[in-house]
Amino acid sequence: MRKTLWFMSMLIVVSLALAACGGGAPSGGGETVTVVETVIVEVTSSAPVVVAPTGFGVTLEAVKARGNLICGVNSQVPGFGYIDANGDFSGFDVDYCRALAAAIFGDASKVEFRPVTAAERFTALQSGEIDILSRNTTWSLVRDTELGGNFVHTTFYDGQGMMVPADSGITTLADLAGGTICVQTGTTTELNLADVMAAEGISYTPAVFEDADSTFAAYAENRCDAVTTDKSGLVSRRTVLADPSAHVILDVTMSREPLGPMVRHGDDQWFDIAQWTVFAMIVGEEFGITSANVDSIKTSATAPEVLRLLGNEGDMGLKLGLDNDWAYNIIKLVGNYEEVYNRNLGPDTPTYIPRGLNSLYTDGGLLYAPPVR
Ligand SMILES: N[C@@H](CCC(=O)N[C@@H](CS)C(=O)NCC(=O)O)C(=O)O
Repeated sequence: MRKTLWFMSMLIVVSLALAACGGGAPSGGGETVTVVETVIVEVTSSAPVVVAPTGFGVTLEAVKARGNLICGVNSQVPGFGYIDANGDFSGFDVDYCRALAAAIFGDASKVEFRPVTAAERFTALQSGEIDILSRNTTWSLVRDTELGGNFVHTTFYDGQGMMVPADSGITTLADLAGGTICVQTGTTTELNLADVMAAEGISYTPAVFEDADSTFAAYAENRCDAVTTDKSGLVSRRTVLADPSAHVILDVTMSREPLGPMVRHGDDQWFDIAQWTVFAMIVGEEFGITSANVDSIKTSATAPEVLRLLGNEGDMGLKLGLDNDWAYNIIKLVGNYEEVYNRNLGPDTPTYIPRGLNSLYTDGGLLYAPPVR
């Protein structure tokens, strides 16, 4: 909102200046009187958001000139975006960044991870500090419009949940009446909590924190009766509580949370590249093309769509502004959707989440990519 008003004031000042300039040159020898008018729409102490230059092709060009991709990620959510003691990033959203780097550079390591909190993430994208946001971020109308972003295809379908101590006896939201609920600021979580509790007529006190570490530390210290966030976030953060088995996630889903990467408005080529990186991973899974078999499939395939996906035919990469082996590189260097999912969220990980809605449409899920043609 503040950004919108700042732009409005700039537009008004600029149009006044143009009106003055276009008002006719002073006739020879006449006195020039300059009238300066300032229209203050909103007084704010913080600097206006700097918006990065954008336009078709600008982002890819800048990323290539820099020699790496700068991806805004989470650093506090194991399985999605997490930084370990050695400073290494891992997670499902982090691997998407690597896949995008593989598509662009044929090298999955050409990416710098920039941790951003919920409150910082949209400014980081608008200002150009990051090229893309890949951080458990929910696609919503306001983020798609006022916040200047475009969400590419959802990578993880989620919903908001509630976690409580297993010995609390709490099994429903109504059991939380009069209680305190820990929640993070700058999130859809905070807004949904207010909506759902109001709709159900349940009174509660929100305890609001800046990041996941402080939110879950307060919960662990019993400063609130429950903690709420995306169910993926609850599964993830439960693994780093002292005794994960002492906490249960209630059997309620409070919202729809389609999570996926977000780019700035204004560069459709970059949007397409980000979007088709997701699709390449999904199509890779549908055709059973993995990092282990992609080389043999590339030399033996006869299915036309596979030949186009892997760059043997059709110049699909060139149409995106990339090399034709863009999707081959994604799958070879990072993996198809299933490989990336299992590496971070599969049954052999501490952050196991059954595929559910995040299964292919052929398995009853929502993952469905348009044709590569
Ligand atoms: N999907 C929701 C919530 C995402 C979110 O930021 N969740 C928190 C709680 S798990 C988080 O990731 N915090 C980590 C941080 O801010 O560093 C949104 O887009 O607003």
